[in-house]
Amino acid sequence: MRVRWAFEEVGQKYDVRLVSFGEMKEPAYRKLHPFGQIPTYRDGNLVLFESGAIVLHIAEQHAGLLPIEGNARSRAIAWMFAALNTVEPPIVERSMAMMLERNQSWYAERLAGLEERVRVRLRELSECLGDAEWLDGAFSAADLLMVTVLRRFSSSSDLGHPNLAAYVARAEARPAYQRAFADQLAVFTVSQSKA
Ligand SMILES: N[C@@H](CCC(=O)N[C@@H](CS)C(=O)NCC(=O)O)C(=O)O
Repeated sequence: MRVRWAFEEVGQKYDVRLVSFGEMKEPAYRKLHPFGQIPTYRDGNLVLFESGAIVLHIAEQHAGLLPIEGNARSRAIAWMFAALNTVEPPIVERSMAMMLERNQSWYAERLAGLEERVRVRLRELSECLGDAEWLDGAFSAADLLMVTVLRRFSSSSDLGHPNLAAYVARAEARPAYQRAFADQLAVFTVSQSKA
């Protein structure tokens, strides 16, 4: 979704090649992605992995996702890192614990600690966003990444902050998001109807 959405925001056409879980772990694919994951990006001789790096590359190649002015551009990039490096890790760690550690004797205690880390981050983010429409001025790649991080919550009411829920809803209402989401959903609808 991150990469699709970025392409839609800048109005750039792209092709998608789906890979199976098996193929992701094959040596041929690992030449493109050392960790055997998706997404991978290819344009001519350039191959990139890491969704954040791919979105940054698209934002640097095309107008529309990063401010032109130098300081504003650097701040937007700082927020891109914040989304992936500061806000996303505790959210992912909590989800992984809920998936993989449920049966451990220490699960309840660990979950409480993880929940608290998520609560703190969301409170800080909510305070920082306040009543603003986007993180720093106009919509940018930073908002794109931050919203995909916040969308890890199954319901926006779980975010616990109405301004964050409204922020996500605002981003999801963007035509580029809607197109990316419809195309992503179509992949699953088609593959399910074939199953
Ligand atoms: N930090 C990476 C994470 C990539 C990632 O976790 N990809 C998942 C799908 S969204 C994946 O490939 N999972 C399969 C696996 O790890 O084997 C990024 O943002 O690109």
